[in-house]
Amino acid sequence: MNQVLKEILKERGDGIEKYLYTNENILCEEPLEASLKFLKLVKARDNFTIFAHDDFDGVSAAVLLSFLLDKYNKHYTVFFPDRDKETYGILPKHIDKFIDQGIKNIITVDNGIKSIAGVEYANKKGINVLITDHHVPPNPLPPADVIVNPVVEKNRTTFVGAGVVFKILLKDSCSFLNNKYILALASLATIIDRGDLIYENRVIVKQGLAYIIGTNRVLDIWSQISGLKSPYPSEILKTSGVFYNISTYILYKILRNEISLKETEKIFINAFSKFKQFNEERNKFVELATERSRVVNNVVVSFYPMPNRYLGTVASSISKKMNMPAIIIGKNLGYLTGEIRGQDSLEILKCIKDLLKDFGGHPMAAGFTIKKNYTLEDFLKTIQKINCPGNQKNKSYSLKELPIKLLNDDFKILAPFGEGNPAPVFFSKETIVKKDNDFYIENKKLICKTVCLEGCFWIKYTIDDEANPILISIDN
Ligand SMILES: [Mn+2]
Repeated sequence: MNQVLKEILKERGDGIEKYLYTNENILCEEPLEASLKFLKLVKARDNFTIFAHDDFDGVSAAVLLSFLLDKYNKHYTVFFPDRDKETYGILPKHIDKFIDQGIKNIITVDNGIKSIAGVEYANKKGINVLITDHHVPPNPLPPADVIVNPVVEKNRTTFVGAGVVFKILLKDSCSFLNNKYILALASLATIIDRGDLIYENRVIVKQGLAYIIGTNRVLDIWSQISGLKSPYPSEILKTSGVFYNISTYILYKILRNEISLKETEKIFINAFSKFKQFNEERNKFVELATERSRVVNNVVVSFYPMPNRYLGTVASSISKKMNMPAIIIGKNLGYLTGEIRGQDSLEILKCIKDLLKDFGGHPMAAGFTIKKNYTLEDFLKTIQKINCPGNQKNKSYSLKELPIKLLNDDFKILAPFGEGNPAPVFFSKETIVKKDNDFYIENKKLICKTVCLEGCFWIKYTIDDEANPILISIDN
């Protein structure tokens, strides 16, 4: 294996080569340890509610779990709290409602690990709680009957919520892989919930994407309406907002193919027009929040009151634009609440935890509530003082170090690129710049046909999932 490729692999994680040249069958190996107990409990009991998070990951996780409950003919309902009106996780009021409905067991998907009070209340009322989640756990853990969480098990792939349920299905039976739709759904959720695309997540995404475009009717409509052109993670992320605008219940039915194609089309067209509206609103908030933003200690911080559902996506846009972690703070139910996106999100919140009433999330995305006695000024001062984990920069390689074969061929095995597995960035000094707008390689030199004049330039470029070079900048 080429030395540069080896270096890149080492930077991204120990032993990831194992997951490069493989197919989805490898996902049946190395189950999450707690999944065996989880399956035993599910088979022994009945009358469940799936308590999901109302985002794409949570809905996908709920759909995946329903395949398991259907297989064993269990009775179940699905419940999504409203993220604009309720806090995250299980609350005692939910439990009271479930008791009225005769529900005996709650299975959380993509949430629950932080619901200590909710789980304690459920226990007191004789309701069993089974937790599946991927968010960072508190210490001590909630007193649930079983907890399936890759972070609790340590040294595991950082699966997203749907990835955790997917692994449980595979522990039950590897034949769930025969339903390519299940793999495709786990793949989309992993991309959209920004799972790191290394280790098993990489296999889920790579193999799942291979089935997505053109093979699933619903996703086909999605691509037609949203303008999704290529099945790359970055493209999928751009259009995933369509799903924010379909009520979770409808989305659940669509994903289960319980709605006709015609109806689906109508719902999607409607959702897409709302998505456009959402995007326009979002862009407006991005602009306003950027205007008010300050860079403090290598973190962008901005206060701009906006509906809750925009905070994360606005933080994400600003983080990408500024290439550093971004915090957006708004107001909710009398509290200053915020979202952070970017490298080391959770680590940064841990550094300021004395100011926070509550916080949680994962390394690339997290949310928080500021205690009532602290102001924005206090918040900024604290961020200023902390020793924030630095932004990880891509290592740069000169073209001289890269045999042409590597560029054209070997790098393909690193794809698909995305969160946690970015496309490598290269520099070239020995570049002849010609006309048009394309790259090609001649006599072992990268030729960029971009500018009219001929000459030597610093060319910064990256590659796409098919190992085609993409120009980032040209400087002389
Ligand atoms: Mn999630």
